[in-house]
Amino acid sequence: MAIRHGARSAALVLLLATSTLLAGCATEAVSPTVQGTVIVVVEDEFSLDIAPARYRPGLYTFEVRNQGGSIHNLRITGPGIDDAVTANIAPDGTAWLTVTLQEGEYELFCETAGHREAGMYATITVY
Ligand SMILES: [Cu+2]
Repeated sequence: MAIRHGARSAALVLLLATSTLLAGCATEAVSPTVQGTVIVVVEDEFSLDIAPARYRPGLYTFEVRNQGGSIHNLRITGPGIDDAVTANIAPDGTAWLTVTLQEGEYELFCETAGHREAGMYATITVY
């Protein structure tokens, strides 16, 4: 009885460990919440490239790809946006930022000290 009980506990532990492992994998592989039009932003030392386009008011997801060798992030400021910023993005990492753009001028930049001034800055006009 004791052995059987022990085996069952071990199996349960294994099952839990497997579930945790799977959950961990699922979290890493989970698709980003992409809504609206996707705009790709490529960050590097020290540039911020965004495809020129006709930006109309609406919902956008900025896909921010860090192709540099340092940590970067992206903040967007402009009409109707209070606090839109990605987490820090490691080299070769990608982050997604969904915002609603209204008519007006928006600034996109990296917040890491000195990066904006070094060139990680862009503006888009929504009209
Ligand atoms: Cu940066």
